[in-house]
Amino acid sequence: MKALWRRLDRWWLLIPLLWLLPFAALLPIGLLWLREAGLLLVWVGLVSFFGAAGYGLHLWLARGQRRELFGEQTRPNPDWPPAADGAWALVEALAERVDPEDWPLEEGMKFGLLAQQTLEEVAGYFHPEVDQPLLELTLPHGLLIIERASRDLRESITEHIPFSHRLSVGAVARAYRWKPFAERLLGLYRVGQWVVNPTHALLSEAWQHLRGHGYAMAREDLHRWLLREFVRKVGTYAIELYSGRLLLSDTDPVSRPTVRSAQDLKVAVGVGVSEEATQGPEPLRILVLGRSNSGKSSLINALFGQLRAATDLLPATTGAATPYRLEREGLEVALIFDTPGAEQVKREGLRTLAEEADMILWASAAHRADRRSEREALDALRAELAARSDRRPPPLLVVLTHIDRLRPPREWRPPYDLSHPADPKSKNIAAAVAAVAGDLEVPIAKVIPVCLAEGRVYNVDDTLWVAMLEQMDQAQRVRLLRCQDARRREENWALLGRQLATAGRLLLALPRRMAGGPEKAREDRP
Ligand SMILES: Nc1nc2c(ncn2[C@@H]2O[C@H](COP(=O)(O)OP(=O)(O)O)[C@@H](O)[C@H]2O)c(=O)[nH]1
Ligand SMILES: [Mg+2]
Repeated sequence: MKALWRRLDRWWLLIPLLWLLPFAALLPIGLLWLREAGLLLVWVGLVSFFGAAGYGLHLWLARGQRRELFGEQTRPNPDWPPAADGAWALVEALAERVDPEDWPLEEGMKFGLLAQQTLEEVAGYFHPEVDQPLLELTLPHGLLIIERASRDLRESITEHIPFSHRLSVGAVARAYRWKPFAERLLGLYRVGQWVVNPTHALLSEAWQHLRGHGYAMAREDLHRWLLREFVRKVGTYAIELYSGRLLLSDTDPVSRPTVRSAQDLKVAVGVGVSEEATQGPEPLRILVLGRSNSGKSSLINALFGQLRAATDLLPATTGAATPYRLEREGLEVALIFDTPGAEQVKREGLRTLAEEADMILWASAAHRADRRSEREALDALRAELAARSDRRPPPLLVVLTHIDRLRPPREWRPPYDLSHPADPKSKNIAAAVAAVAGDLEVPIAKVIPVCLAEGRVYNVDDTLWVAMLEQMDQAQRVRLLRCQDARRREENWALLGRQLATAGRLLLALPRRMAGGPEKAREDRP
C-alpha cells in the first residue's frame, strides 16, 4: 500500500481536485444563497419531502418483494385423490402456526423435529386407528420423503431468492451465527464515524436505520417463508406416500401399460395393431355403458369410422367387455370397451368395470322414454365410485342416440341448430336432451345428441369428440391415480417376492447349516 502511495505522483492527484473544487463549493454557496433569499426552510422542507418519498418507495418495494415471496408457495396437487384434502388442511394449519422464534435457523437439528411433526399430522390423518402412525412408515419411504422435500425446497429457493444458488441452508444458518459479531463490528464502525464526521454519520445512521429496518423485516419474512415451505414440502410428500402415490422408482407410472391393460391391448380389436402397442404408455380406458340396443356397439363403430374400412363390422354379440383400440388425433392411445346391456351385468361387475375406466360414455336411446332402470343403475354406479376416497370418479358423458327416430320420424335433414331450435325436429331433439339430463341427473352440457344409424352418422366427429377431448384432463388424472395404484401393487409384490426369495434361500440353507455347524455354513457361501 505504502509503496503504491509513494509511486503515485501527488501533483497528478491535484488536477482532479482542482477541477472538482468549484463544484464542491456550490454546496456551501448554495446554502448561503438559500439563507439570503430566505428559502432555507423551503429547502429543508424539500429534503424532508424527498426523504419521506424515498422511504415510502422503499416500503412499497419491500412489500412487493414480500408478496412475491409469500405468493410462491407449495399448493396441493390437483392429481391427489379426494382423501388428501383433509390432510392438506392439517399441513397448511401447521405451516401457518410455525413461528420463526421457535425454530431458529442455526439449530439445524430442530428442522428434523419440524419434519417429524408434519409427518405425524399426515400419518395420523390417514391412520387414525394406529397409536403411533409414524411407525407405519418404511425406512426407504421415510428417506425418500426427506430427500424429495429437501430437493424441492432447494429448487424453489434457487428460483426465488437472488444469489441463493451459492447458498445452502447450512450456509444461511452459518451466516446467522455470525450476525451478532458482525453487528458488534458495525456498531464500533458507526461510533467511529460519529466522532470523525457528524453530518455524514447522521445521514448514514438514518440510512442504515432505514435499511436495517427493511432488512430485519425481510430476514424474518424469509425465515418464516422457509419454515412454512419446509412444512408444506414435507407435508406434500407425506400425503403422496399415505395416499399411495409415492413410488420408490422415479419412472413415470403412466409410461408403460399396466398388467391389466397390456392383456387388454393384446386381445384388442383394432386396425394395424402392432407389437409397439404394448410398449407405449398406459392407454386411456374408455368404457361404453348403457341398456342393450341403446347403440353402444354402433357408437364404437362410429368413433372408429374414420380409421376403419366401412365393411369392417364389429362382432354381433358382445359377451363380456370387449376392448377395441382407438386411435385418433388428439389421443395418444386408448382402449374403448364395449359392454353388454347394463341390465344384464351384475352391479358388482359394473363397478369392477368402472373402477378400471378413465372415462365413461353412457349410451341412452332418445326414443325410449322410460329411463327408470337406467337411472337406478347409474345412481348405484355413481354412489360406488364416489365412495372411493382414494380415487377420482371418471368423467361421464351421456350419448343420446337415435335422435333421427324422434318426431317427425321421417324427416332427417341435418345439421340441426339445437341452441336456437326453429323447426319441429330441432325442438324435439333439444327437448330430449333436456329430458335425459333431468332423468339421469347429469348437467345438460354433458348430454350429447348423436345419430349412429348406418350412413346417417351425425354429431360424432365434431360435437361428441370435442366433448370427449374436454374431459381429457380429468380422465388423465383418473388414469394417473389408477396407474399409481397398480404400480404400487406391483412394487409391493416385487419387494415381497424378493424378500420371500431371500427368506426361502435362508430356509433351504438352514438344515445344511444346522447339520454342518458354522464351519459348513461358511463354506456354503458363494
Ligand atoms: N336409427 C338409428 N338406429 C340406431 C342408432 N344407433 C344404433 N342404432 C341401431 O340400433 C340397433 C342397436 O344398436 P347396437 O349398437 O347394437 O346397440 P347395443 O346393444 O347397445 O350395442 C342397431 O340395429 C343399430 O343399427 C341411431 O342413432 N339411430
Ligand atoms: Mg352391442
